[in-house]
Amino acid sequence: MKFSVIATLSILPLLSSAHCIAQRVRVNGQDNGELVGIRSPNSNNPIQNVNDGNFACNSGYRTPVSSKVINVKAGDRVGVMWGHVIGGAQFANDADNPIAKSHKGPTIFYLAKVDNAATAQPNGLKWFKVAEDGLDGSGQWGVDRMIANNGWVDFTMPSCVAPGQYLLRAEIIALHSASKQGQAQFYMGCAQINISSSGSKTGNTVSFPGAYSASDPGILVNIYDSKGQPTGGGMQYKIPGPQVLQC
Ligand SMILES: [Cu+2]
Repeated sequence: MKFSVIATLSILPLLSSAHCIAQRVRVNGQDNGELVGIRSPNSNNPIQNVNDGNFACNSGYRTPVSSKVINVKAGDRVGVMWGHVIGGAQFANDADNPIAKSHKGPTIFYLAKVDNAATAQPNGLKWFKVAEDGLDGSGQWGVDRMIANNGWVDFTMPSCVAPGQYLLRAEIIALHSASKQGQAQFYMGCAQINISSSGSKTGNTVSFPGAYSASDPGILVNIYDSKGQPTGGGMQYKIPGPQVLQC
């Protein structure tokens, strides 16, 4: 009895603190630096309500919010870095940096056109998806690849995207408890970018909140196989939201 109480107590802090924060932006491998050109929340807690009013770009920003707007060319590799806390590791050998290994799920990027990326309000914008990485045939998730890349998730900015200023919404969905409705964990942060391009597309747009439902098959989902491993058990995992922009 004593043992089980101690075991429970020792697990609780891990469960409550194993989250993550989007906090750096790089273009073609060039890191802009900590909290530069990105709106990052102070707290690493997830949002679990898909209708949360701050579902687009999170809330409780670390201030002052950067005024930098990062230049990106269509075709560039754009990356956002995730970490357990602002700065990455919370302490030496932090096993939950960039995120707890239990937190399997997809990594996703959206864009929303704005007049001024440094000052744009995130609510009421029209978002289109530009990249996503879910579950592959070997049972590895986008989050596994993010961890293997030391917190970085990179994608290629589509060649056909229209030029101009955008908020870039980086998202991770942690599905370790998602077999119960309302228990998927959503993490997001928004980078401020200016795209130069000869393209003209802005894709099929959705709203945040609004694009996701708590019962979407990619949100209310059991990711464990018959051995209790978070490999998906051979399922076709359906990433939430619209199709990725096709050029
Ligand atoms: Cu967590």
